[in-house]
Amino acid sequence: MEELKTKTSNKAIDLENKYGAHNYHPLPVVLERGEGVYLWDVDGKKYFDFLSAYSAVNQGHCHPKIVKALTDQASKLTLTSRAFYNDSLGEYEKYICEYFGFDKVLPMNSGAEAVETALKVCRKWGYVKKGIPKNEAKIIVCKNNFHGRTTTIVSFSDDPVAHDHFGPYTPGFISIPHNNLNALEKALEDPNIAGFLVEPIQGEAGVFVPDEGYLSSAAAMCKAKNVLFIADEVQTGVARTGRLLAVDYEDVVPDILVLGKAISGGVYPVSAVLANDHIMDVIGPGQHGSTFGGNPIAAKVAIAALQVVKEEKLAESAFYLGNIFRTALGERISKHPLVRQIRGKGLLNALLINDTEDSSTAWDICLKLRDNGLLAKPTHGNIIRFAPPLVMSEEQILECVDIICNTIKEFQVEKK
Ligand code: IF1
Repeated sequence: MEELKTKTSNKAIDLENKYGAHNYHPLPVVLERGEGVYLWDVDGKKYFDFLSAYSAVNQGHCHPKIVKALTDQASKLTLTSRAFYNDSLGEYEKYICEYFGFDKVLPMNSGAEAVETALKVCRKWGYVKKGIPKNEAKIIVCKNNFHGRTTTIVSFSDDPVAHDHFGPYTPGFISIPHNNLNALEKALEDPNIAGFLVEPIQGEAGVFVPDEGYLSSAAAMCKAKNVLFIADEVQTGVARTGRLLAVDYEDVVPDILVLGKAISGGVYPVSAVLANDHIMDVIGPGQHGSTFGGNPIAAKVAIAALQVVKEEKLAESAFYLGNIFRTALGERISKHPLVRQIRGKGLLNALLINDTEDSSTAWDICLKLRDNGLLAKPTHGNIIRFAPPLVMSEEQILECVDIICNTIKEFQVEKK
């Protein structure tokens, strides 16, 4: 089933295998073009994209408005570094601050860099504002987290694949179970806690949605202990879960908000850390930065990408389509022996496969989905993430439900 049909795709795969580090195990499909909710492979076969580059392409592939912002700026000025001012950054900073309701933004490029930035801001705030003794600051994190792949971030990952053999590890992190307020309350008793870093919905863990009230209670508990509530919305943010931010469901305003991926619509690496002045003002010149962070292309692309989210009402669409998707799948396949659970929020969803003995089932289903014209990728264990671009129509999502349901049914017949 794995073998690929054409010379062109085999050649592309062989090149990646021979010359690229083997740090990924891609689904065997070679893509060459994208538009909206669709991708095309090198043989011209068309697919629904149900990954959206891990939720970076919420606005759909090659959105004309975002691409235009990129090309217009690229032919004018690409990079100045932050050694000088440029005429795009301030405009972007004002735009994104007002958009999300914060005083200040610190621009970076990747999600992991933005998380690192948030950790540095939090630690420094802990020392200079909260008065934590030198080098004693601790940050609470959650078990099964995914925040990126830097040495500090993998220090507090409990996924052995991400963590093992990359030590010595950065100290100063306390790991507690996600969705557990008692554990948080206990951990918060330590006076040297500076912050609590949390994904509002755990993505890599398999789209784990915490109980209603967890985020608002956690934020209130942090506030009571003078601890910064840091929301990593790199994956959940920018309309993916049916609201602009996943924390909006519980009216939580994080002390530090971490964004990435879709703030550029997947057109350019752009990430951001947002906070109010009393927190962000702990960072002075030379204490943090990046050559590319806040460059003019990033600035213009992010403004356009965020405008598209509002103009096309993508949060509303994600909310509406997500309900349709989960309901339709539930009605048609929830009783199927291979289906354990369908869960998620908005258009961040997961299908849990009921096969504890064979963890390759999700992979095999994704191969069949590919053959049937829909691209999705398994995540940990037997879980398939379903996260299409938010620019889908109702008709398209129902067509996708057909593909998924037919594939699951077809799959079981073959399996026995
Ligand atoms: C890969 C998952 C998604 C993230 C959160 C920070 C980052 C991510 C909450 C870092 C990145 C990615 C990266 C991707 C796989 C992926 C992922 F499967 F691991 F969980 F999206 F579903 N915070 N998530 O989810 O952002 O530095 O990558 O820009 O290929 O590693 P980055």
